[in-house]
Amino acid sequence: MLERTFLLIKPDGVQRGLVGEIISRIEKKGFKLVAMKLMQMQRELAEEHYAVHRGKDFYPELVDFITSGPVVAMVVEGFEAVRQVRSLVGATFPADADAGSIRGSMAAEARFNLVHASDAPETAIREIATFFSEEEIISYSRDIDRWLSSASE
Ligand code: 3AN
Repeated sequence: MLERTFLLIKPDGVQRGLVGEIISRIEKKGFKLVAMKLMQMQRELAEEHYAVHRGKDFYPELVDFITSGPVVAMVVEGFEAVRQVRSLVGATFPADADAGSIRGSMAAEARFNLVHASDAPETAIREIATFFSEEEIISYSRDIDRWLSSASE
């Protein structure tokens, strides 16, 4: 199923110069970028984004960290994009992450695990709407998308 997911390169990814590497993995897998921006998250947006973690011991640190420097937010489109991008990203704790994943190969600590990716289609819809307006999301087709849609007919 063709769907969209939200992916955020956190401040550690930007600071370590891994933006290109992370985007490259998404592109190489065949996913399509339909929105992207470099931005500085304000506290209010960070608190909204991490609302499910409010009250947990790591929450204040999480909000401080995500607002500590620029991040790159993007919307990624493709076949089962939510599940597949989570798999490219790897488990929350880098020690548990598959060694070939973004976290498994480039991160060593849960606090600095480089990226955030939506964990379910409903979360993706909410997170995309939190970070992007309709006008910022660009719909376009590529030849490969036409081949895939004709193959599934
Ligand atoms: P994921 O990003 O894999 O979906 P979540 O949503 O459970 O993981 O957690 C959001 C973020 O909170 C993680 N990416 C990580 O940076 C941080 N985090 C989660 N659990 C912990 C923890 N026990 N200690 C420190 N940071 C944590």
